[in-house]
Amino acid sequence: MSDVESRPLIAVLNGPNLNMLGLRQPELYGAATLDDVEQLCAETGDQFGLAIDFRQTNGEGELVSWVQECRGRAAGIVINPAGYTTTSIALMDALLSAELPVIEVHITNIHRREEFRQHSFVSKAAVGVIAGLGIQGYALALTAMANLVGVEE
Ligand code: DHK
Repeated sequence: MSDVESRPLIAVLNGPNLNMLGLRQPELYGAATLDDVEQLCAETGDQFGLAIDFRQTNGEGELVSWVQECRGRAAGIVINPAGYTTTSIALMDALLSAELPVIEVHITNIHRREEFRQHSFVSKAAVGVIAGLGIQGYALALTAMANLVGVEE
């Protein structure tokens, strides 16, 4: 495995209300907290020799700024855009401008839920989408990302 300095950096970005994981509708989103998700991403990053920059914000502008910062700095982006999935053209534009592999993650299966959750602007900028597999979706996204950026377990 490569040392931390030489590891490809993957930004794992989380949108609004994901800070409430564990408390928020646990029957839908599960009992795990955002700290648990961060821990899972760190472990998966270690497994594949990826450096992980894990963040959450409730602000659309902040999320857009973080995506802009990824250009030239990160090797890829894993994003759960949460409520901005279906509303934010600004976020889609930022992801398209980043010119990086993007994987979109949803904890729940948005296609089994309300119709308004089912159209994703973010998918226009994503290589792939993982939905409905709980927080394990983040680990699966990082596994796929390792393959996309060319590192091996
Ligand atoms: C999280 C949210 O906050 C919702 O707005 C999305 C997504 C679904 C999730 O499943 O992770 O509709």
